[in-house]
Amino acid sequence: MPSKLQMFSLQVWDRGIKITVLNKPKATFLIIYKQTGDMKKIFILLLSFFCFFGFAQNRKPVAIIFDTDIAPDFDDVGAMALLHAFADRGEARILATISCNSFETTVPTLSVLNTYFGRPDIPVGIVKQILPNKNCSQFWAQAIVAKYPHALQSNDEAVDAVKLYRKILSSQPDKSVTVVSVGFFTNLAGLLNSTADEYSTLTGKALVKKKVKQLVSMAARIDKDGRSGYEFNVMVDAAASKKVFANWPTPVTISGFEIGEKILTGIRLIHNQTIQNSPVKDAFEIALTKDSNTVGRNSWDETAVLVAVRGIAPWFGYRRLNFDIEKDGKNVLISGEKFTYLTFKQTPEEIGKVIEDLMMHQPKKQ
Ligand SMILES: [Ca+2]
Repeated sequence: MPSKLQMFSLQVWDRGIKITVLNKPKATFLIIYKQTGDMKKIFILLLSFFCFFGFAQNRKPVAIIFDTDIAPDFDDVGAMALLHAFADRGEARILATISCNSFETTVPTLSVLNTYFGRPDIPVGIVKQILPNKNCSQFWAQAIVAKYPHALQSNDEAVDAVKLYRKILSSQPDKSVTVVSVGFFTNLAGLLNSTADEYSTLTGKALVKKKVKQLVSMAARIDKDGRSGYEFNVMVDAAASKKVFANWPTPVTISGFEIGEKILTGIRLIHNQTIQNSPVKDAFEIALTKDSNTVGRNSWDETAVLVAVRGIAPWFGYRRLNFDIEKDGKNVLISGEKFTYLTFKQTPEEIGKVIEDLMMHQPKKQ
């Protein structure tokens, strides 16, 4: 809700409307309307203006650190497109894009997408250890790295993920950062385990507790037994997942496997002829074609970005639950209500439309 009442002056003339925000003399808006005399259309224009203005006034952009394994699957590319679409709309601010996967294309891929969307200088970090290393077997990553410009040519040029987390978190206001994790938990476990350094005297866990508002993650799964499941992001580095699930000190929202599984996107994107020379479209086109997929890819990672920026409603509901992570990476329900776990409210098709519209966002003209 608005914190204070905003006063406007309105001038309506035959070709349009002039709106001035009274206590902000520079905030004058002109809505030009070509035809004369149609008060109904003028009213609709006015209404849309105030809806937009109200939205812009009341929502601060969500500050996001995005942690991804971007290579073994391409929903991460869709998630990056959403992230930049939200940034272009003033709904998000991208503080860093970080890879939890040491496979050789991950940093160049992040750099391709950040460059394509006009933000080549977003800090990029990567896990500085041999594992996890999950390749891009569909070769969409190698293809977009070969075709599109990117500031960072190799993983070596990106900084250590945990160092970057500590540097950025320490410079942000308290409880202001949303961490979106759509890959393995290696970096986040490393962050929790970290100790005082040149950026902060706090331990990693204390730094997270002080600076992070929430963690939103695509992770875990509840299978037919209703109490457990195996999910890739959790299984790849099970020890790290266990550490994060047991010790993360802020609210956590989880989009489980069975959510993104049902939301299919990508077909409208690859058939959209107005989108040319786009690494997002190329990645989906190459991968969907390789899979002979004509229905669309599951939108796991995109759901995490959507919820991180715009919230759970109106697309999803939730239940509260808690998980333990077993040695082999199985997530098992245990007592407690630590996590907010998404459930469907709208249909997967309705949510898919919102996501795919955002995936088709094109860079703002420079
Ligand atoms: Ca992913």
